[in-house]
Amino acid sequence: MENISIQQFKKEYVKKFEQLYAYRYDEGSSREHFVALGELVRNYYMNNWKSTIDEYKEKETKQVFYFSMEFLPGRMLKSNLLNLDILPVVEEGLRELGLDLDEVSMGEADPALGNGGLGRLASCFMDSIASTGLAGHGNGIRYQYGLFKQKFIDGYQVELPENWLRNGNVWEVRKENKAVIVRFGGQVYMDTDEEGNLYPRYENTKNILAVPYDVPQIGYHNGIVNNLRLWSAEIPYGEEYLFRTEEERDEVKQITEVLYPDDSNYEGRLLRLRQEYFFSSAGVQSIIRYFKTLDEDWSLLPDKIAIHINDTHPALVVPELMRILIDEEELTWDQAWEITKKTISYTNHTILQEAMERWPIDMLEHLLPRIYHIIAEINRRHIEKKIPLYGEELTYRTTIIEDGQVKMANLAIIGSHSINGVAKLHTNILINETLHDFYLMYPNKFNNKTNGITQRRWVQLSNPGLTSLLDDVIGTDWKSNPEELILLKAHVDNSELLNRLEAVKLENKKRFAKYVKDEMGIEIDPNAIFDVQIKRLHAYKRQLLNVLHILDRYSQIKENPDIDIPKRVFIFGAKAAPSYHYAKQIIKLINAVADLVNNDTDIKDLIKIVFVENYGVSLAELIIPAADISEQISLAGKEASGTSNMKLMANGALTMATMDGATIEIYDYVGKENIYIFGLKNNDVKKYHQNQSYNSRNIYEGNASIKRVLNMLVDGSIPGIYHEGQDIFNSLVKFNDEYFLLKDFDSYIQAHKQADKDYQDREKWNRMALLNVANSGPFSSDYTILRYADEIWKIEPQVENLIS
Ligand code: DL6
Repeated sequence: MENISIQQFKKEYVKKFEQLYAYRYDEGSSREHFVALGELVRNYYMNNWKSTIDEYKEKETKQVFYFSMEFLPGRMLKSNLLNLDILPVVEEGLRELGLDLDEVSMGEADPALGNGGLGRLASCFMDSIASTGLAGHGNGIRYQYGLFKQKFIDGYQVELPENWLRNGNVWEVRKENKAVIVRFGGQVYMDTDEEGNLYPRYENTKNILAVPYDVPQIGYHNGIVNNLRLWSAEIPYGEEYLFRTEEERDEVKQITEVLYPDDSNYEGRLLRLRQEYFFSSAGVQSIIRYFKTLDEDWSLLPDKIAIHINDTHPALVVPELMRILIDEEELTWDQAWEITKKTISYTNHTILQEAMERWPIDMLEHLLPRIYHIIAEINRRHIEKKIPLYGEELTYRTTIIEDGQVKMANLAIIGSHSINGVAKLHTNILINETLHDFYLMYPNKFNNKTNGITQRRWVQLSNPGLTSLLDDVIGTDWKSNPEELILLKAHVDNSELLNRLEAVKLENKKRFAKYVKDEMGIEIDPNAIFDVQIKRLHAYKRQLLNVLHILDRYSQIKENPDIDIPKRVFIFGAKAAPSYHYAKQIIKLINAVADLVNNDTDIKDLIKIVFVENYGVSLAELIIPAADISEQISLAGKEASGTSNMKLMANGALTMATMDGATIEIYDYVGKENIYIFGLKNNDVKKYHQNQSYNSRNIYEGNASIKRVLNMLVDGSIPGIYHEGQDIFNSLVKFNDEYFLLKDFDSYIQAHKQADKDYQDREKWNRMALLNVANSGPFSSDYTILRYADEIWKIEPQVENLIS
């Protein structure tokens, strides 16, 4: 946008505020200031938004549509100001008006429209797509309620509704004229028209109106403004009489009411399937409507449009695109199939069997009869075509429909031209194990795209101290080309710089310590090691191993009160799925251990535990810059990639890790001296599985430290836990410790001892921290996205690219 002076901004701001609220701006609340500022900022990007979209259309630029059930954008105000290049002007202008941008920013709700890594990745990608000048848009759901708000009551997780839209959303634009109808249920019959062509005749369907709300995705200093289109479900105008009962009206509302409804029961699962089809169908319909305005031959669809599906949640785009092309546009099956495959690509984000989506046939058939017909036909043709080439056994192992269920990953692979994993190890596991049968059939479809993060949010916005240090030492080019961070390496022996890096970290730790004191009433020492594990709570991520380490440390201090170790603050942030009982037990355990340790005066503050409530993007922005240690301790082979590992490294935390996910690639960049690696490797785990030779009870019986720690779970040492202690003990000893915690325990403890030692050598630690920052550039999502663009989507930046 054009330069704006501080004076001009102030004038416009005051005018905007007073127009909106009809009283003096200095009487406003943070919320009101946020709305006024948001409204003003809209004026600054609206023209570019329109011209970006117009230009794509005029030039018939190929565009990618990123379909994701989840987006976790975080608060958008500062990110929009940064990308529009007006952050300093606005910050100063507000200051002169007696306002503080950080406070104003708190007036914005943090939209928790995702669960964790997958949703945050989608938002980093949106930022990177616009910032690298690519023509690409998001497609998702405008959930009325985001992921639940987590509260701890008596140490237990309690889920409260997250009504993030309570005060509206200044960034979104409701586009009623772009609404489409999505059809559910009813019956479908194949009829013949006058010319003898088959066509589907629908009866008794429930038609739902999908209304888009568009949210701008502003590129970094490049004038591009793309679209994130979020769909909301409504009763179609004029058809209210078809939704006469409360129940029928509720059914419509529910479709976009809440993120990931509890799918532990049939009703929850049915609703989830409705959501998946709802946004897939609405998105595809709007893409097709756009394509038709170009008046091109259908065979050119894949030259103008790429559809990417973020995990299998949007996999119904495959049969939906087929349905539209065949039923509505009257293409032949073969024509439609070629177009569909060439248009769609898919990212796999997990190898955990329980996370691989499957839908019961009767559910699909009942909810989406025509879509089910098409899936069945895709499968029939797949089997028929592949048996002669690969034999029955292999072919049937790739079937989409089996044992009364529809396997969404199989549908996504068969119906797309590219499937990628999200880190090298993950892709190798897909190729060699999980999806090996598909790899034999379609070797060229498989590729790796290691995840990335945007340094704009995760360094520039969340760590201004580090940002100015970097600007001073290596110049500002790293902001548009993060690989330039490597220039920092040349300064690794500059003690003055290392001290400054330490001072920046200390300031960030003080900032977080203040939050902890204000919000939780816990006093923590900013000079302690801040040891951070922030991610969804899941058994494979092994937060429990972290707890076992804390209990071991606690016992050692109790035994030897004069022990010479640095203070540690263990920081957790994690939500557990509402129906995931074991994960919730671990939450209770962490809180109980925190109560025990934090209040034990014998410990003399050598250990403090902080489990923040309601972890999300905004808290991550506060915690990550303050971290000294990044816990990435999943069982090797289980974490597809991880992205907190990258954010923490970029902020100078040292990684404590197993060789898993993208952490292996972090290891490759920083070198073994600058990371703490412990535990089994993927191949070791595989061997244990093959030989069935793991016996956790033997370890428990034979290792005194482990025995002592595990006994604490059941002998009353930890007040406040009841059956949780016994259940967790049983999972580790009686049920053979599925995630090999006991096997990895010793090496984990050793790695932490080494970290204690290194931390006391401040120069050494700071050097390691600096090398982590210096090597974090390749993990920019800008590069990741450019690889997607080049190798999968076949699209090119539309502006002269700042990012090389
Ligand atoms: O790719 C983003 C993120 C990875 O960093 C995590 O390692 C992985 O666990 C997560 N996967 C999911 C899968 N959910 N489903 N389905 O969230 O993706």
